Amino acid sequence: MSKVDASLVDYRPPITVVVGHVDVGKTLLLDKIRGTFVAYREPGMITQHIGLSFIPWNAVERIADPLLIKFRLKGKVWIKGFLMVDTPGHAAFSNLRRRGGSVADLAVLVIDITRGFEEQTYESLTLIRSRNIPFVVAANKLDRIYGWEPHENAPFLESYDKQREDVQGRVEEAIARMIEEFNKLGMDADRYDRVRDFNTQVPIVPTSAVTGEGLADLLVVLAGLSQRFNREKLKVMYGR
Ligand SMILES: Nc1nc2c(ncn2[C@@H]2O[C@H](COP(=O)(O)OP(=O)(O)OP(=O)(O)O)[C@@H](O)[C@H]2O)c(=O)[nH]1
Ligand SMILES: [Mg+2]
Repeated sequence: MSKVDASLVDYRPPITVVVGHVDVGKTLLLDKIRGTFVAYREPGMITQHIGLSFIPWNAVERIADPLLIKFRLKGKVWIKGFLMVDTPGHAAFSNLRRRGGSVADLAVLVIDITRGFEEQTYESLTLIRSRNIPFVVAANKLDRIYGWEPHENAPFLESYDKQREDVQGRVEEAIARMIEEFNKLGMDADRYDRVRDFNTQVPIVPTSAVTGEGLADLLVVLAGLSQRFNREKLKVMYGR
């Protein structure tokens, strides 16, 4: 029998599918994450054509540092990055989305913060839940909230604190409407920094694919979810 010791255990990056209604910003979100966190361009253009990007964790760490400290994750992240898969939101592509969903370890459900739940939001959610995939909601197009003052690539929490009170109120209202929709479906959800139990509550991270706000928060939550719920699935063992 082959022996396995700790030094021969490794973890593969979680495959993370990005799903949601048409035009909510899935592709732009991935482009912005790549552009912000990955300084170099992938040499193989093919990967981009099939909508696959690798986001190395050490690149994320640079921008996410204050959040890692705040959420006591600093030095504790052992995933090496994410393999992110884009999917088309158009209804005609639901078959492709189902296939994307079958390999996924994690999911990002993108919802337009100004529009809330739409037809393919429900469909994507059904898919995610049927596979029992840990997921986070990216409440995208945050910059479209009336009066929002952008802070390029800032964590959501940092930028939110700098907004006027009425603007913060509009953000809260939009999040509350989303939480209400989740409640109607028998699920619990909350703004990610207010989540008390990641086993039962869906974390919502406001993002902007245009200004880059909230992307650090999104990746930190994904790392947290993955380490908590995917450990065994991601384990790769090398026998001797
Ligand atoms: N203001 C603003 N516009 C955005 C944001 N994200 C995406 N958009 C715009 O919304 C439109 C749709 O963005 P895409 O990234 O193509 O949306 P998608 O979800 O990939 O759409 P499908 O692939 O067709 O399902 C584009 O015009 C984007 O520029 C955002 O955060 N803020
Ligand atoms: Mg797209």
